[in-house]
Formats: sequence, C-alpha cells, structure tokens
Amino acid sequence: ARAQIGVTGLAVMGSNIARNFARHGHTVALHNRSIAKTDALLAAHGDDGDFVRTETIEEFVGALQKPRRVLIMVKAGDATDAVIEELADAMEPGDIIIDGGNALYTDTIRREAALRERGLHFVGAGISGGEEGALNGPSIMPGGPKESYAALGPLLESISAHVDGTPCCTHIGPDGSGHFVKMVHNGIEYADMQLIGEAYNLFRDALGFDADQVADVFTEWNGGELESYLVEITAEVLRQKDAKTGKALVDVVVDAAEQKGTGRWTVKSALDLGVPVTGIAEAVFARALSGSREQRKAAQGLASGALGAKPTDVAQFTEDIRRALYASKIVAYAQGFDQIRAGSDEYGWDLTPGDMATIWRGGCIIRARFLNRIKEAYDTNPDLTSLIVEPYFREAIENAIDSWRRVVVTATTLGIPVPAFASSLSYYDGLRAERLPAALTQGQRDFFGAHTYERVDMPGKFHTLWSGDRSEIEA
Ligand code: NBP
Repeated sequence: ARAQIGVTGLAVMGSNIARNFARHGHTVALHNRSIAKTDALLAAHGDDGDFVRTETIEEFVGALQKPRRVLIMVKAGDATDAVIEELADAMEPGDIIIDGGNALYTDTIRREAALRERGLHFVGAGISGGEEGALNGPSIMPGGPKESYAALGPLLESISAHVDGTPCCTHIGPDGSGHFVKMVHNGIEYADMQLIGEAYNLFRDALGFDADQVADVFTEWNGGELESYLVEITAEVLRQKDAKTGKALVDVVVDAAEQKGTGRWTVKSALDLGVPVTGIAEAVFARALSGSREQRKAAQGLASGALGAKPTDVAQFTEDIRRALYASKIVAYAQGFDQIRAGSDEYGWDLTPGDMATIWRGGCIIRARFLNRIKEAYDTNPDLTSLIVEPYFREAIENAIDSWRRVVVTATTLGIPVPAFASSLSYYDGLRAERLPAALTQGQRDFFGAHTYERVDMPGKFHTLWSGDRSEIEA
C-alpha cells in the first residue's frame, strides 16, 4: 500500500481535488462507481502526479497506507450513505472516512456517531470554492473527532488555499460542526449574492445603466473595501456578451434563480435556533419569488401607486448604493456569525468564530477583503456579542447609514424591490431600538393565553386577570 489518500467519487469536484492532492506530491488512490470516470481522469490528467487506479472498494482500501484516509466526493444524501457502508465494511478501526460533499449537518452527526461505534473516524468536511477552488485551493471546514485531525490536517492544509501563509483549513469542532459551518457559509453566500443583485437592479431601473456601465461600477468597487470574489465575478458576468444576439448575456438569461438547498437549510436551522438571519432568509425567499413564474405572470400590470422621481445626482446615488451594500453585507455576516455561535451552544461544539473568518479569507466563494476585519474583531474579542457593535463595523455602518436609508427610500418610492437591503436596515434599527413593540405582543399573549410577562421595574413573571377584574397577579 502506498497511497496517502484515496478519493472516491470522481465527478468534477472529486477529480479536481484528487488532482490537487497529486500536484502537492501525495500519492492518490482513485475510485469511482463507474470505472469510465476513473479512466477519463487518468487519460486527461494522469501526469499531474502519482495516482493508483482501482476498480473495487477492496482494491481501493487495499491501496491505502494506515491509518487509511478516504475522501468521499459523491452526490450528497443516499449515495453518501451507500458509499460509507461499503467503505466501513472494508476498513479497520482507526481509519478515517471524510465526507467532502454538501451533507446536511444532522446527517453528519448521525454518521459520525454510527462510525464511532465501529471504531472508525468520520470527518464531515465542508469544502467551498467550486470546481476551480477544488483544483487550485479550496477553503476546507473539517469537523469530526479532534484526534483524526493529527493524521488528516496536514494533508488537507497542503491542498487548501493560503492567505498570508495561513491555510484556509482548520479543525472546526466535533461531529457535524464542519458541515454546519459550511451550510452557514452558503447561507451568507446567498445573502451576499442577493445584495449584489439588488444593487445591480437599482443601477438598471433607477439610473438606467446598461450591463457594461454596471460592470464598470463593480470593477471600481472591487478596488476598495468591497473587494471580494463575488463582486469581481459580478463584473465579469455583466460584461459577458451573448454570441447569438450580441446583447449582454445577463439580458437574455431567464430571471428565475434556482437553488440546491443549502440556503434553505441555513434558514430552517436558524428558525430552530431562534436566530434572526433576515438577510439570508430574504435571499432564499427572493430566489423562490423569482421562480414563481405563474404568480409573476398573473401579477404583471398590477398598480405601482405614485412613483417618485429618479435620482438626478448619479455619482451621489452610486455612492449611496455602495455604502448600502457594504452595511447590508456587514449585517448578513453578523447574522451568520450569530448562527454559528448559536449552533455551537446548542450542540456543545465550542466553536471559535474567528477561525471561520480566517479560513474564509481565501479559496471559498465568499472570500472578501473585509473578512480580515472580522478576523481582527474576533482576535481582539473572541466573545464578541455582535459584529455590528465592534468599533470598525460600527463606524462603517455609521458612515453608511444615511446612504442606506436613502437607497431603501428611493427604491420604495420607485417601486423597485430591495428585500435584503430593507430587511437588513430594519434588523439594524430593531437591534438598536430602545423599545420594541414586543411589549404589546407580550400583552396580547397574556390576554388570550395567560402566557405571562415580565415587568421593567421588578423581577418575576406576571399575569393580568383579563377576564376578571383586570388586576395583576404574580404568576
Ligand atoms: P455530483 O454531486 O454530481 O455526484 C456525482 C458523483 O456521485 C459521481 O462520482 C457518481 O458516480 C457518484 N454517485 C452517485 Br450520483 N450515486 C452513487 C452511489 N449510489 N454510489 C456511489 N457513487 C455514486 O458530483 P460533484 O458536482 O462533483 O459534487 C460532489 C459533492 O461535492 C456533492 O456532494 C456536492 O454537493 C459537493 N460540492 C459541489 C460543489 C460544486 O461546485 N459542484 C461545491 C462544493 C461541494 P458515477 O460516476 O458512477 O455516476
């Protein structure tokens, strides 16, 4: 046995990760359910490094040095369970199975517990960066037993992206925490993409920009505090021309956004944890609305009401949008980090939020200059209550607040939907409010359900005898 790592599942992600391992000098055992993919990979890229071709699971496991390390890159769900079962039967106590697919973290918790019983280490590893990242350096979020990281970490770190010499890979925490964190990463990605989409929409419908003009703005923004992979590729997508019509590609693509589910998972989990991830939720719902083709068709021509005037100071409004985007983005990340902390508390994972900021700086889809600021914030104060109260972000939002309000007001008066900009601003206003209408909600709940309330001036739980003499009793 001579391979340091095995990869099973050689579709686009698995092939590229296998090549990445090989290019870093590791001997890689290859396996795929249908042998054609294994052979296609070897034919096209066999000279990337040292590969061991295998056909059966037994042959595959037999090719690996101990403790054996196998990375599964198959379709998430039942396929993963089927592959784990086959592998577990062929492996020995102390061996490590890594699931690099987009598994639901609760599946990972279940799988880790089952394999632990059999003496095997199971590591659910979130991998972000798409095809390109898989080949040239992804961001990797491995969970699972800490002991397994000693044998696995150096291998994963060697193929991950690096920023300032630091690998974009670290042990996240036990059992399903790696996939949980990857899920929240994808949720933040949804919010970020939606916010960028809303900015684009404003340029198009409030300022009348064409795609090239918006591309120029995004290119310029990518030189400042908004610098990020998503802003960079936005400019590229907007600049792309359609060969068939000569129009901007974005103008011939159907405006119905699809989703594979990780955004939805993030929101479901946030609902269970009671964390208000309003930016992510609005992003998921905005995709759903865009895909509601019947309803959208039926709603064409509905009244807009009196529309306000379009902004006349183009430079000012452009800067307003930039600031609104930055502030809303801070809120989306603050909410995502809140969810990570809540998940950590719920499952007893003892996660270090600053780790996420560190490993998301490179390789992954949400890589962005301002993650350095988030990292610094958590370095200074690991127990940060909320990112938005940390001095750097507080100041950034305070600089943006007037612009942010103007953008939401202008969009509203022009009838342009900005669900993520508006809900992020409401979240900010909600958090900073001295008094929320929740006191009234408590009164209503006590009225119809005797659910009790607390008082601002004394401890304890109280109930008003609503159907009696309306006096108050201590509950
Ligand atoms: P796919 O998600 O399209 O899965 C294809 C692979 O799964 C093939 O190797 C296929 O084998 C194998 N497979 C299936 Br389907 N059912 C199987 C079964 N019952 N037993 C054994 N193997 C089975 O591949 P992908 O797009 O490369 O993604 C791989 C994983 O990485 C997924 O979990 C995905 O969510 C995750 N991911 C993808 C991206 C991305 O940008 N695409 C990014 C991050 C994470 P076959 O060749 O024999 O059909």
